[in-house]
Amino acid sequence: MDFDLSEELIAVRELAREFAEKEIAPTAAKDDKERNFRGDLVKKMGELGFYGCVIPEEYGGSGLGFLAMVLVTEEIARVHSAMRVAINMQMGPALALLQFGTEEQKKKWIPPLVKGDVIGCFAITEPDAGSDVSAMRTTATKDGGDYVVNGNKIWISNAPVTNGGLVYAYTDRGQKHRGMTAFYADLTQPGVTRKALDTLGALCSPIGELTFENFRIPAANRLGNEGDGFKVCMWQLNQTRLNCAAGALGVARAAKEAAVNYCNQRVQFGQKIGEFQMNQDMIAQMIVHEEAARLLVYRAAWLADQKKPNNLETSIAKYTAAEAANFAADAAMKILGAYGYSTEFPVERYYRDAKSYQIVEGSSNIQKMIIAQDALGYRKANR
Ligand code: GRA
Repeated sequence: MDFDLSEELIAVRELAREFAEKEIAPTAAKDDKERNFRGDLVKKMGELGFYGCVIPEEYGGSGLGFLAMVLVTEEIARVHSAMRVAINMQMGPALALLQFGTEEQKKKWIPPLVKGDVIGCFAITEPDAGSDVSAMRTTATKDGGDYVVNGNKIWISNAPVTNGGLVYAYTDRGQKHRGMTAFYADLTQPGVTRKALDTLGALCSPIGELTFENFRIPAANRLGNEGDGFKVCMWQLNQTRLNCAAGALGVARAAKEAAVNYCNQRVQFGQKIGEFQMNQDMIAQMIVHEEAARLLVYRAAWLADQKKPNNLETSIAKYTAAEAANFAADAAMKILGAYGYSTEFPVERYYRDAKSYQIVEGSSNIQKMIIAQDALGYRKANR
């Protein structure tokens, strides 16, 4: 077992940390308050290679791997969690194309996603299909050389700003999940309407509805065969889940740092509040949860880099990191008191942003279901 990071990985982590502190941090609070989508920063992250860690050089990436992606994501999320979502929106479609696309599809669509020239998304969730992906209703009906897509996607990250991404729909509903198909779609084409939705956190990461009304996708944009969609989706979610786990880790770290700093500054009853055992208890627990989550997230990334099965380990990591982020944000708010509750300081943002990690990419309950059903022998997680 080797816990050392290579020099290359340390350099990538430094690059991400420096970018986050110099370019994201100065306006993070303002961007959050004003709900700014920072397209300029999204583009810069593409130029710095943050979306291409898991993409081979021939398609515009660096091929550094999943551990590199996790390190970058943690650094970005530590400074502003909403900005981490961009990594997932570019990487998710690029990875699905890499795994399931034809050579032509890969050459055409992966490089613009990696560079941040196309703002990506993946459209899975629907009003009646959240945790239960196969309950989706969107259909794609073959018509000549195209598929005609009709349906309504909701809670789609980047919906208001995306111009290309993955769309999942049923080509044959009669076959249940085996009738689902995945497409890469140019979302600038007619037939798509967007509606922005308001959320509690991740406010700089626009989210909303995508409604498809006779939206045409060329058959050449299909990933794999008709009926492969559920498999593509489950595979893709396993990769993007790891990004969410790393994002949660960043929030846990940010909240801990804020709490430690405040404990060493704030004086009450004649002493620094860090001297009080009740605060020490919270600091110790924050650190233990964060460190445990970090090892689990890095292990899942390492397994992915070894091309070893890692669905179970990714679910364990994502669950642990999401809970660690929420524990840390909650504890930081208790330690900072009114200064935590105040919108003048960042802890309330960590608190709001942390919540998203118990919901996105498979809720905490879905991760627990995957973990428990694997242990009980009902449904193998690594398949
Ligand atoms: O035997 P078969 O051929 O019928 O295949 C079955 C199974 O082997 C079939 O799917 C296959 N399968 C898989 N294949 C490869 C299932 N899981 C996998 C896998 N991991 N890899 C049906 O299997 P099933 O177990 O009966 O499926 P199910 O019960 O319908 O669903 C399983 C499950 C609940 C885990 C799944 O639906 C799930 O993961 N739900 C959570 C949905 C989710 O994560 N949504 C995320 C939305 S996107 C998002 O949140 C964006 C956030 C962006 C950001 O913040 O970054």
